This record gives sequence, C-alpha cells and structure tokens, in this order.
Amino acid sequence: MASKLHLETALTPDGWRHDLVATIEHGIIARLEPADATNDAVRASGVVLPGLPNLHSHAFQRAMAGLTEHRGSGGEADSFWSWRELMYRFVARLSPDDLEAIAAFAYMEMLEAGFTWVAEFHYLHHQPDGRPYDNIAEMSERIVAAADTSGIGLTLLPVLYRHSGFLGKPTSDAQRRFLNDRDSYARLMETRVPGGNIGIAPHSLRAVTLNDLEWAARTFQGKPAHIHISEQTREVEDCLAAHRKRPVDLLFDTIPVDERWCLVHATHADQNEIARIAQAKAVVGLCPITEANLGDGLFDVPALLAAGGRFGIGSDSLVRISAADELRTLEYGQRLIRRQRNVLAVARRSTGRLLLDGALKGGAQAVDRPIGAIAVGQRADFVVLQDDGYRDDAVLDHWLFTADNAAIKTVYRGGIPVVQQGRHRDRDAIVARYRKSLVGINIAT
Ligand code: NGQ
Ligand code: ZN
Repeated sequence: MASKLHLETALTPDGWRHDLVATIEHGIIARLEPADATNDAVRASGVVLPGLPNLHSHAFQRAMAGLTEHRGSGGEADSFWSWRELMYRFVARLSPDDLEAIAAFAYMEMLEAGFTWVAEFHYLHHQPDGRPYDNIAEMSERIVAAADTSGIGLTLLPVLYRHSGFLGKPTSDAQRRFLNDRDSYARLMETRVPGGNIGIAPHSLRAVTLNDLEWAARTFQGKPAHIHISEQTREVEDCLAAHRKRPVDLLFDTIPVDERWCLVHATHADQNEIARIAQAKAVVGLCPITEANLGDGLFDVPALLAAGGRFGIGSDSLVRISAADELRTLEYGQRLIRRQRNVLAVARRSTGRLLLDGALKGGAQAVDRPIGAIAVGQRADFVVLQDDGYRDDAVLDHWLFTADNAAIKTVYRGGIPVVQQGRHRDRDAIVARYRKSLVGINIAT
C-alpha cells in the first residue's frame, strides 16, 4: 500500500529542499515530487533528515553502562583490558530472555536518538558453560526478535571467535560463550533476518587465525564484513611480535579488502595503513564515545578524509546512545589534540554537515542497504528535528553541538512513525521488560 508524506524541509542529495511529497511503497521512496496546493499527504512538519546507520553495537553491553566507572583495587591503572574483565563477568549472567529484553531497550533508545538501522556485532552465542543452546542460533534469533519489537532495521553480524590472542592462543573460560568452529559458524550465518540482512564478523585478528579469516572472507564473499582492528596499542605490539606486521597491514596482506569491509576503530592505524584503507574504499567504523570511555586513543580522521577515505559511526559499548554525541565527540577529540576548531569541516561548509553526510554515506555502505539519503529507491527512514527557526546547515550544527537527542521529534521507519514527540511508541512495555531483566541479573552486585 502506498502512503504519502509531505516533507516541509528535507536534506536531499541535491541539498536542502522545501515542500516535497514522498510517495512510499513497501517502505521505499517510490516518488519524490514538489507538493502542489491540492495534495492530501500527511505533513512531516519540521526538518527531515535521513535516519542514521549505527554500524557497531554490542546490545547486551547496554545493561552494564555506568557500572565500570570506578577504579579496581589493584595498583595498576584501569584500562580497556580491566574493563573487559568486568564485561566478561557481566556477560556470564545473561539468559536469552535477558539478551532480548536488553537489546529491545537499546534499539528503542537508538531510534529515539536518530539511528534507524543497526549493525549488531553479535558474539554471545552459547550457554554460560559454553554448550550451544538446543537451537544453535537461539541468541541470534533473540537479536532479530528485539530488532523487530523496536522496529529498527538490522544487519546481523554473527561473530567468528576462536582464540584469545595471535597465533591461535587458547581461550579462557570467560570466553566460552563466544566460541565457534567453521561448521557452527556456517549455521549461524543461515539465521533469517526478515527485512534486514546478514554479514560476517571475524571478531579481531586476535580471535581468529589468518586461515580462518581467509576462509570466512572467501566462503561468505559479497556480504558485509566487519572486524575490530587496531583499537589498542597492545594489539599493535602483539601483532608485530607475532607477524612482524601492523594489524591493518596484516589484514590487507591476508585477504582482499574492498568496499564490503568495515574496519571497526582502526584507532592506531599509521599513515600508510590509513592510505591503504582509503584506497580500498573500506569504511572505518568509528565509535567515538566508547573509544573515549575505554581510553583507546584517537584515530587520525583528517588523514583519512584527506586521502578520500570513508567513515561511519557506531555506539559499540552503548554507554551512551546518541548519534549527535558520537559526531560531536568525533570532532571534539580532534579539536582537543590539535588545538583548533572546525577540524573536520571544509571551507565554507559547516562541521555538522560534513559529519552527518560522512556518517550517512559510510554507514549505509557498511550495512549494504539502500539507506542514508532522501531519494527515490531509498528507504523512507527519516529523522525529523523540530523546527526552532534555524536554517539549512545551522539546523544540523544546533542538533549536533547543542540540543542533542532533545531536538528529535519524530522518527519514521519505512514511512511509519515509530517515535513521536521524542518517545518510542512501545516505550512503556519495552522499559518494563528491561527493568525486570535488570532485577533478575542483579546489577547491584
Ligand atoms: C567487544 N569491545 O567485543 O565487546 C570488544 C571487547 C575485545 C570493544 N573492542 C573485547 N570495544 O576486543 O577483545
Ligand atoms: Zn566492538
């Protein structure tokens, strides 16, 4: 069934446009025409933007947000690695019902924050003792169900995880819920994702051997492919010790990296590695809030952009869910280290516009869906900001640098409103289920 939406102000690939009518069929924009006086379309009043792709999420981590912001008792500095110990302890408690409730809550928050599509980098596959559930794809199906409950679009990325370090280092008990072999992985890759798609996710060069990486890339060729890479200096050091190459170089020397690939973090890629990523047209999956929270370091975004490279954003650990905050943090990191302003903007274009355009394009590429632009053939996934009188790109800068999520009024998925007045349509039920899970998990201990 076709529906019509009158877009008062919209950001299109041709720039800002006023009074357009979108005809929507099966969730896709079938026509986009100037409104005439007699049109009977429902008005989307406000400033209409394409919904943002969230290219990296670990949904279960939403329930531990805020629980790791204290120092351990030992003398050592807290770090990514000590955070990971706490995360492993937390993950041991989660049941399939918990995962589904937490993921539905996180996806609801994503929609309220302007994300209309999520790539879920999913590695919590098995029971706490490491045995598979009767249905090996139980947990994957819970992610699919949660996406469906919330109404967000989903790219499911089942994770291939086999080792705890380079050269096939044996895993620890804490990692047993994540592990698979080639056969069980191939079964996870058959999970059905109605309305969405599936891609591969070798967890990292630490967690798979070069043989397995090569196998996965070849067997599932043509699908989106995501990997964590070079997030920590220790990973770079271990990689050099094991293979005499830096991680991004090792990846490129092992498999053909192309525009299907999303390199998550790539924080410590050097200039030469950044040039290789840009040339391959792969997307760098930046997760600025999590990278700040975990003390990862800063990726050299200006170098990537200067080389014509591509980036998208992800909310990763979900310590905070906000597209505006991700983009603002991305720019602020560069301002702080360079002692300059508007580092990622180009002459006479606003910083907000450059950040948004980049994240829409890179994110859509990383999930390989027709999203991220208001144009014929694209999904009618829209974020509507309230009209506060700002004009053109100043609307974006006001959203990203000032108003944050409070600027978001309505969010459409396939032309249907799932968020109105900033509130998800099923907020109460989703929150109730999430709270019940939190009590069961007993986050107080
Ligand atoms: C993850 N998170 O898989 O959740 C990882 C931590 C690891 C981030 N890298 C585990 N931010 O990389 O070993
Ligand atoms: Zn991650």
